[in-house]
Amino acid sequence: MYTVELSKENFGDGEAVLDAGRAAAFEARVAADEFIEPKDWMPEAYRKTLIRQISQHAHSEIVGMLPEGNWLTRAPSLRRKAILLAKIQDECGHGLYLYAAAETLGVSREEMTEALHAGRAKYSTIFNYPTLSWADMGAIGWLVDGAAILNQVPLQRTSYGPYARAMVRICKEESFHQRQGFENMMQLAHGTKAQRKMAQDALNRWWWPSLMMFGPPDDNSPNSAQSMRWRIKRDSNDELRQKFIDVTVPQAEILGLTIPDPELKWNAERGSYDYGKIDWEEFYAVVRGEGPVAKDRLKARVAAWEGQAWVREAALAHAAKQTMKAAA
Ligand code: BYC
Repeated sequence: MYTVELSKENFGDGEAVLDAGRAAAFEARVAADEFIEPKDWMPEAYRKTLIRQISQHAHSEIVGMLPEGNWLTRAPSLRRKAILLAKIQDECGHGLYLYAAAETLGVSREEMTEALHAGRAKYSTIFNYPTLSWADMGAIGWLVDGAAILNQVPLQRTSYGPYARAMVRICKEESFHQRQGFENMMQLAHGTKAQRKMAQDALNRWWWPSLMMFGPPDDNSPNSAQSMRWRIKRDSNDELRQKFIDVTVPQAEILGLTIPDPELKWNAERGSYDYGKIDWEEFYAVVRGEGPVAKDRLKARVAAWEGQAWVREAALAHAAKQTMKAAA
């Protein structure tokens, strides 16, 4: 069994027997849908998988603030600006809950940040595309947050307790994000001819990258099988992608916009939409860091981290002073 082999690598022979027992108990708890908590024994590969996924998720939230931040000073009204500000602040909060959840697995925030900046850690491909018009703020909320909700609602029942609990609040906020995006698109789609054109153009550019957010197809998804066995993931990439298409197509119809896929067609037998071929070459290129604005995104994050080092230093100095005061 995978977990037994894993434990033999990490412990001596005597320990292996004990460890096999722990692994069996761990798997039984996961199978019974119990949460695994930070102080519980867990296989090393489970811990590493969680660090990989949670830190990538946290990085996505933090890098995900950049495309929207680009439009803060150009929001068309005070109301839109306040909504966008609130959304971006939520995303910052999501990143923080997620970094904190990952830290319970024995990795530090600094280590995770360093891995992102060195290009060793990933973040969602979607954030490597530029935001060219105000309608992109609508399309991101509607499509990107819409995709995120479908991916993240099952994570409220993921097997690792701190991750699952962080996801509860995140999902509530993502729901507001999706609604404000749809409402923004609705206003543009029912606005002037130019606004309608802008909304359609945003849909044309964000549709396919949104489908890629769910990850590679199931038959080419190296982590899915194990992550699903450990109940970290509850649904496969293709299942979630199909769900997203099925809920989003009727929404596009309400908006009166056309999804840029000539092969999109209702399949009555499957009770789902058939859809055209996703450009997986593009997906893998973006994963490799070759996305249209990938270099700018990383540069912005590194500049923020280095440029604001003084804030971290000041906060630490203040905390040290407070501790000294309390001790005296
Ligand atoms: N982008 O075996 P697979 C947000 C990687 S934030 C980049 O299927 P897994 C929001 C994958 O990591 C949205 N990389 O992997 C924020 C793996 O490489 P590694 C982020 C991707 O882990 C602000 C390899 O491809 N959401 O919502 O089972 C504003 C093979 O993939 C992508 C989350 O992070 C991608 N799209 O499944 C608005 C949710 N897809 O790590 C919105 C939590 C795959 O082996 N994460 N890869 O080197 C997950 O659910 C899973 O990590 C994924 C991937 C479904 C994304």
